[in-house]
Amino acid sequence: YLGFGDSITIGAKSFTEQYLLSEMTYFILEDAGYQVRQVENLGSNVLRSALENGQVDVSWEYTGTAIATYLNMEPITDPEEAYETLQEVDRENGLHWMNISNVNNTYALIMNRAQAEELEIQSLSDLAQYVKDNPGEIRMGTDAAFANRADGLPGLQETYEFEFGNGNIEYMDAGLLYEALYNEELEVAMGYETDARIDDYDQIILEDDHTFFAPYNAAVQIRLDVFEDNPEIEQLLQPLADILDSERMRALNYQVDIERQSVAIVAYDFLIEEGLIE
Ligand code: PBE
Repeated sequence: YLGFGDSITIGAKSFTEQYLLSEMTYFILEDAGYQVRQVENLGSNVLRSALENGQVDVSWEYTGTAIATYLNMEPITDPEEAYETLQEVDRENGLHWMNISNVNNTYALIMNRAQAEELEIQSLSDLAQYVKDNPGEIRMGTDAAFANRADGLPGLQETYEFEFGNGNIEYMDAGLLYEALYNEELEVAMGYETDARIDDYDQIILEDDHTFFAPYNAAVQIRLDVFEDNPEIEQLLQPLADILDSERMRALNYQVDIERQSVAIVAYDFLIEEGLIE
């Protein structure tokens, strides 16, 4: 019945949470009779272009990312308003936003707890002051995206009125930052708030006391033409969106990144346990 035979391509970026969201979406749509394909390891901008030009039909995207980097808009601090704005603005780009979840995977700056205590750094303001007072001492780890995005390092340094200095910035893949910090190759790193490794390595998130970081709720983007032909996809994915929040997402990320279980098994078991597939 439901859309049987219709083929849907799900796109994902290159980190665990994205693989999990894509995999869960795959199982739900497959269970409903769709033919589904997954395309993974796309950078944010590549994924967005693939959606716009039809190589990808569906993906989980973060509200703050779309607002800051695809639409070049000023950040919107209210999560619901951010979502509604996207629903309106992205129609013109042929995209429909649906299934907003309480997964808020915002960026964060993280430190090892022991060192943060030793240096008495709890907030981003404390960090800014420390860097100003001790030039050259703090090594900051980031991926290329965060280093360049307006909602990343440039905006953060502007808001908190300091600079790490080019010689003190170390570039690496986002997934490697937590361990590099743990191994004391860095003093500060970019992190994703729902990443389970922050707790596991006893790292802390520095308080964003000037509220620089916007909400990054995970929601589904679907091509408008695909949605109009298959409107039931919104209802099919709604129970998943309803059940997911940051804590649950972190627990799922934990099973993959810390317990080293496979994405497919973690996704499948979760959907079965929650009664979202049969
Ligand atoms: N984020 C934080 C980034 C990566 C993690 C969700 C805002 C993004 O994918 O846009």
